[in-house]
Amino acid sequence: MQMESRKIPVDIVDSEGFRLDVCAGLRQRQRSIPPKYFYDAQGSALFEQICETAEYYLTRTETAILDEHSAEMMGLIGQPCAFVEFGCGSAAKTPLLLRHLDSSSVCVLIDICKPQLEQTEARLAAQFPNIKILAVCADYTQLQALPLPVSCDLRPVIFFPGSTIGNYTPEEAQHLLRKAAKLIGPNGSMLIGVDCKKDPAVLNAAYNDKTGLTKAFNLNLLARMERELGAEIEPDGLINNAFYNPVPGRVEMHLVSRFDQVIHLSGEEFWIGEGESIQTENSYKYRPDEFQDLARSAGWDTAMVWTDADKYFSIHLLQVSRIIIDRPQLGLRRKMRKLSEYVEMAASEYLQETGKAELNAHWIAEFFQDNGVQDDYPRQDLIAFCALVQKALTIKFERARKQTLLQLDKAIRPISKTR
Ligand code: AVI
Repeated sequence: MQMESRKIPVDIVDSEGFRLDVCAGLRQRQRSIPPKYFYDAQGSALFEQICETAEYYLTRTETAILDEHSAEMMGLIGQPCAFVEFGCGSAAKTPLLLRHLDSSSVCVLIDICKPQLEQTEARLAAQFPNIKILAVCADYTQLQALPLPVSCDLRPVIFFPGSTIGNYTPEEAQHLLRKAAKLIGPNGSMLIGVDCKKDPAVLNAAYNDKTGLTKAFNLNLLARMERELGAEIEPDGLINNAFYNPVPGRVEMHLVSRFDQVIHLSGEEFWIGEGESIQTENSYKYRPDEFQDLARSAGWDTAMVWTDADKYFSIHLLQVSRIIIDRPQLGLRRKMRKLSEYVEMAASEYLQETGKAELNAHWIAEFFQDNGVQDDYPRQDLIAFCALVQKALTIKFERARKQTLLQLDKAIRPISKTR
């Protein structure tokens, strides 16, 4: 039986967001534009071509891993399921997994680029007539809930290939992974592709292809700003520069100014000096164990990791282990504290809240997780932390008791003198 594929009429891609993000990015000291704005129709087409270049090993390596292990992957995920792809693009690798999906499963494709999403949905619907395919035009970072069909109680799995996670800073990636765990719930899993650290020469070549497609991809962002935002930019005033920076472990893409110039946008003037740049992308590279630590700090356990023979690329199957709510003060800008500061903070808060000298195990476990101790110090043992806080608490409690006695004494003395 052929099932009808259905478009969900949601288009939450906000064009005003592009203007606001570009203006905010150009006001920063290190100017930057979020890489998600690369992907208009032209940028998406260029990216597809980059993936075909000899130097850009990521796509073919990930595809080969998927091709070899997709049956095992889908077996571990379990059937039927709600297969949700974040940022599907042309979904070139998706069929490798969909071929193992049973007909009671659903597949939800999410992408920010509407024309490409429509084409992808039509292609997959024709290729997999037995699977219900849904298309949602959205920025997956902004989802408030998983866009599943009403009353769908299938176990969800997020497919997030291509090492797109590398385009976020580790802090942003942690935030996004936490959010994904919350969206997908305690039963959920994620199959995620992550590019690995390797010889910088291989990385530099991958982002400086000889055909010049990556350069065109980067420069298209300026053309898009002109087309869609009416930005006025000096023709040929900025040039492409991409390189591996080994300290943070990322490839950086920049648009470097060839001379002092001004970009006019939305009534503002943005001055850029000669040699200064607008950073357009970070592409972080992780060793598999580094990525597992990051995933763990966001509430995901690793069930399995697959790599190629050269260990160029890894695919991780993650399972939600706990759902961590990012409190407002724990957002992206949360400051990392010293461990001793956390100990002090916990002891003071506990004393204030309970007035007790004996630490409660549930209270301290919650503090440990919710206040970021675990994220900042992933190797810190909870029992050892508990002992440190108990010691600080005993001192504080004793000090508070002595102070109370002193104050009582002061208050009683004048009374007894008057008698
Ligand atoms: C989409 N993303 C994972 C690509 C990457 O490798 O960071 C984007 C890209 N930028 C330049 N080439 C490809």
